[in-house]
Amino acid sequence: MLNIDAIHLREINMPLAHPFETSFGMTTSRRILLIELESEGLTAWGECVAGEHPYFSEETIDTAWIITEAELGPRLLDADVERGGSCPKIFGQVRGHRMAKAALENAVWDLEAQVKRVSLSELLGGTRSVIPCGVSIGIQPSPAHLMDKIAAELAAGYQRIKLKCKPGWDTNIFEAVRNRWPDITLSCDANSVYRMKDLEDIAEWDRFNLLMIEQPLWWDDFYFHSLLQKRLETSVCLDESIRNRRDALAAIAMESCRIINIKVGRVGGFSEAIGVHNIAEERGIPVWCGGMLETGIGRSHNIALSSLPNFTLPGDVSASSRYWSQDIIEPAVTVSDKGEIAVPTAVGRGFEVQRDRIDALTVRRQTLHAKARVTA
Ligand code: OSB
Ligand code: MG
Repeated sequence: MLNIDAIHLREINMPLAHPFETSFGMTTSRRILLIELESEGLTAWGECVAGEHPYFSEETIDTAWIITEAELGPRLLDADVERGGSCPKIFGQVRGHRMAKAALENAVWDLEAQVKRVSLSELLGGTRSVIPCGVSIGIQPSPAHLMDKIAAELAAGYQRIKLKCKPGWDTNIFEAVRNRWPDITLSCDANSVYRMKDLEDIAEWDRFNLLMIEQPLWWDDFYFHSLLQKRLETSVCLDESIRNRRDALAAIAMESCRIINIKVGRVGGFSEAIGVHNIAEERGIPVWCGGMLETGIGRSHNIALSSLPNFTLPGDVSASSRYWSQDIIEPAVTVSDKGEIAVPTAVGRGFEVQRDRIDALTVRRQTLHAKARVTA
């Protein structure tokens, strides 16, 4: 039994080292909800990946805060928590709010790993000692800026370049990049900006030999993606559309995609992420771990998840320094010149949380306490 004594919610504000632009907007600074669990002298952490605005999904940091405080936190404190995998049932009555649920559930897995004295990777069923890394490069002020960024990331060793795209920053950009780098592993991510009227234009991209086209159409769609996938040589990858195992089953059965991006926050926590991973693996669909501009806490959890066997494609899990001038963990996440991150073997998440640094960044906090336990 994991006796959780208190749940601390914190909002930290962290400026990004570089602005990040997608088809849904520009992010220059992040407001992040961190969860800290206290349990019999141990502390465990979770990070909520919801953004400031409901542009990627319906959730925001503010909805996550409210639902954690009013619903999820009290349920967790009242429940008999055996392990991280107990959380989906504990939260089951609450619909949606998957990023809020994931922050708590992942913290419980972090705690369970510490109690069992194993690494988080081992607890999740990881088998890799290193994970292959790619980068997601935002829309840039000019093609020249983009070329410089790509050159720098390739020089650093990253194994796959993903370009954020949107109408006006797509065919022309892929053309320019392929002219300079005909053979690199290249993909793109549209974050749901295209519509069926764009189908012929998207079909033209087959000539760029992209590893995948990520979430080209509506954020909640399977059917139109299946029509698009039938028209393409290139694999479609779904991100936003995949909320759970059933979505993965539906998308695979309908041939809406040939690759799945797993984001642990988007699917509601490690239990569901492992479930999606297993469903994809059994059906020959490769997966990779998406990123949400996480701090080192969420990043350490993504590294552990990426060590599962079917994470065969390079993920968007990259070095701390690409995001932050100073991360909130020690050591910072680094990537080797082969474009790999070593999976920690130490007990728990394998990175120390820098509480002083977090305190300095905190703008809001709230503590939920467990009721006094009756001990038999
Ligand atoms: O679609 O993968 C996405 C960031 C915010 C919201 C959505 C996405 C992203 C990224 C960031 O691509 C990847 C990273 O963390 O490096
Ligand atoms: Mg994406």
